[in-house]
Amino acid sequence: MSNQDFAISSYHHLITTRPYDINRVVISDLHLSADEPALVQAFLALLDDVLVLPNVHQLYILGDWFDAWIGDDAYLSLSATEQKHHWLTPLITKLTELKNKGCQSFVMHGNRDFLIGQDFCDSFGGQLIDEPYLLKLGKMTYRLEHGDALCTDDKRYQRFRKVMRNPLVQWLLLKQPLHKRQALAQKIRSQSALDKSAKSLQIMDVNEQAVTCALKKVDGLIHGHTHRPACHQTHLALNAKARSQTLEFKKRYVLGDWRILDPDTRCEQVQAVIGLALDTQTSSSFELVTFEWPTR
Ligand code: LP5
Ligand code: MN
Repeated sequence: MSNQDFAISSYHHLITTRPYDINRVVISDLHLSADEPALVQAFLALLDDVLVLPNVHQLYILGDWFDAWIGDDAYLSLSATEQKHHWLTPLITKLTELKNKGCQSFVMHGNRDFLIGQDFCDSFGGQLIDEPYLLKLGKMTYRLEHGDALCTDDKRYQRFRKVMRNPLVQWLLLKQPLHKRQALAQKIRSQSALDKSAKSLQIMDVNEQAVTCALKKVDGLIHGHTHRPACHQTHLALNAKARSQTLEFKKRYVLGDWRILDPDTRCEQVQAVIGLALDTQTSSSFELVTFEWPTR
């Protein structure tokens, strides 16, 4: 179906050579938590960059921003003093700065943080968006989604997803006290890790037909979730019934997860493949680039 065409440059190279061209930043799968401060610092460093880039006006987070989200109230119900010392507060402060500077943040659910609500996003002026989300870049329309819904061969996960995305189930979950939700999240995590160790890599990747279907009415697809960053060229048969098939080529960009390289070293290095939309006076483009923190 697709061949990999994966030439990515460095994010810092682009911000030093073409800072005026970058207008949107798209990221996914940061898996932030209190347990991984290096990932949190790397995210704050990216926001610092975005703050000084003159023309970035949109930041998209395509799911799994957090490692696990058990409800907005886990943060919003804290006292002012508790919030002051909470690891999420610097993120909220920086995203609010971004908003005040004219950069809007958009947040999409992932399979780990599907309980994020607009209430939490309001704390930094962000907007919760549903998937699929259509983004227009120049003349092209891109479909943005987390990517888990494309993994249709993973039947056990899809059944689990259906249950967890049911509004009634979510309402019931959110009615539970926080300590119960915390324990349940831990149970799901452990069960998922166990299940994943028995699943093949192919089952946990996107399904070809699901991708073809997702690409039908758009020019390109941008997603995360699989942790296999790449730019794929997908060939779509335009009229399968006609004798001479016309092939159409569409791109599928897979964003990367945020990784700590060599976690045993004292100075942890974080790396992620992120997306940038660039605009010049004559053209618009979307590129995958490697973001690294600290900068080497
Ligand atoms: O995230 P990743 O890439 O590691 O794995 C996913 C699928 N796994 C999941 C689970 C998450 O990783 C962990 C969720 C953390 C907590 C979320 C908030 C909880 C809210 C509830 C509390 C208020 O999504 C994994 C896929 C993989 O992607 C690749 O696509 O394979 O799917 C699984 O492994 C799912 C299992 O196959 C089925 C899990 C059943 C768990 C049953 C737990 C029992 C309690 C349930 C009661 C409702
Ligand atoms: Mn995911």
